[in-house]
Amino acid sequence: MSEPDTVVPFDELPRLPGSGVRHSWRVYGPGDQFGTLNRLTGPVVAAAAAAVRTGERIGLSLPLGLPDPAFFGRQAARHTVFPMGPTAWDDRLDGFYLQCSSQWDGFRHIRAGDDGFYGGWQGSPDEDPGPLGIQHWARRGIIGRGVLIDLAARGGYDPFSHVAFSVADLEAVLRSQGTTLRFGDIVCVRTGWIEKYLTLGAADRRELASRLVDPNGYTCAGLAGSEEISRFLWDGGVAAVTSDNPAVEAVPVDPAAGSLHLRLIPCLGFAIGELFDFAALAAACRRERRYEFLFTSVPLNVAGAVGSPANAVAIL
Ligand code: UVW
Repeated sequence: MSEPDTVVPFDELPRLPGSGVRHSWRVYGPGDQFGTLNRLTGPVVAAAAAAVRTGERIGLSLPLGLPDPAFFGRQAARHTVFPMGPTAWDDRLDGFYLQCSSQWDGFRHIRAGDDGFYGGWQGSPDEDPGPLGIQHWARRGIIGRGVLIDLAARGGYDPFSHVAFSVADLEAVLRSQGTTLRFGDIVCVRTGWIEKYLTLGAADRRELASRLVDPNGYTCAGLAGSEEISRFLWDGGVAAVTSDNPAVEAVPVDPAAGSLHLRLIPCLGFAIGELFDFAALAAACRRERRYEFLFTSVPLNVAGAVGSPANAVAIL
């Protein structure tokens, strides 16, 4: 359940002049760098710590070399280990695309056309590293109560097909899990996409990556791009949305519903995470019969970065 006193209702948010999509640019004040991550207040994070009961820790990030080949024309980083004097070793990554694996999309990833990036910033990401870079998120980390919404456990669909999950779908799964969302939650949506990907052989992975150069060149189950979904996430007090698929939303984008990337990143200021690995987490949640945990992630402190590896761990 959200804390209505701290959420401007979605239906009272103004619409951007260009896209007509509702935006939150006046909610957190001029120059805001955090968007819905502002919902991770001290009391919210302190309360989230109560979700830790057994201390079991589960990494939510894929190995950095997966997917292989990387999607959207990104390249795999090359890792070199080399001696550093007679008794020490060092290593480096070359050609490292920050969004090549489990990752966050920062506020510099998507702009709302002429309306600009989140908050209306009109600068150029390659010229000024200050505004909206991922370094701001790195200062605090992304830490709060995580809630798994295990759509894959309910099943009945192919995660590689275009299935657009509605609010009713999310609510049905939350109900069946006995989970109630609360203000400041970090939502983890398991569609089963990455688990199916990991069963593919090398040739099928190459074929998929050849289509995943185009953001709409493949089919994928995910959240609907609708205003209804963004209203649910905003009014529900959600602080961040992560998923195990390439784009959080169903692909290809349905023009009638709209783009969830547009609605969430530049317009509402949501942090969204993609290609997370929730398989082990889902097994632990089933075993423990609870779908809440402490979600921890610290993006890389890279000034001006557009995205970051997830570096995420769930603590049960
Ligand atoms: C692209 O970068 C094209 O998409 P995503 O935000 O899904 O990584």
